Amino acid sequence: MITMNEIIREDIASLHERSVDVSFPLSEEDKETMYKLQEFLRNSQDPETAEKYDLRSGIGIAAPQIGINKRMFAIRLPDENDEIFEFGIYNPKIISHSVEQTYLTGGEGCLSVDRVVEGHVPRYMRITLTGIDHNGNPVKFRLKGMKAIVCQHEYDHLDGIMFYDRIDKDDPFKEYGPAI
Ligand code: UDB
Ligand code: ZN
Repeated sequence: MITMNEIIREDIASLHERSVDVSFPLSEEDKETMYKLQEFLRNSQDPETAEKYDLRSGIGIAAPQIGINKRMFAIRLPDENDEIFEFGIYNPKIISHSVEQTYLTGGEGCLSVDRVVEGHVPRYMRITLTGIDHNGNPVKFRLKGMKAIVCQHEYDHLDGIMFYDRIDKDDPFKEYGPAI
């Protein structure tokens, strides 16, 4: 299982590099990587497991964060009806997005960043994300709000972009649209 020790921190160059596409059919190795990402999110959200292994409660994680520079990530968070919304996706693409932007009032953090970086991170309010699931089938999600924000944060990791790269240096608390 992944613990915080296996998570690559921001001082490692590979976290800031673009990741490569996953090839299909999936290798056992790539399937195992996705399994570990999803297992980390489950473990980190389980109060007992999180306490035992000292895990930060994660809602998304991307392969480059465990030192694997391949285009895959997993998300897991409660939706509007408090039901768990989760998926793992390979070779994701944001094929369209709203003009409207949003941001988290409290700013963002990252499992790979052990410090607080203050400021608003501009995100699109709505995105359409396509990619491939673990069966090799194409998938398409229309996402808004927090789900859209998490996917954009994880997608950025695949391009080596950190949340703080998107904070306006001259006006860190700029408002981008309705906040969440
Ligand atoms: C997180 N969790 O997992 F708004 F119920 C963050 C950490 C870095 C603080 C663990 C988080 O934001 N949880 C959260 C937020 C809410 C409501 C709620 C729980 N990530 C994932 C990450 O670093 N992936 O690479 C950071 C998030 C910041 C914005 C989206 C992802
Ligand atoms: Zn992150």
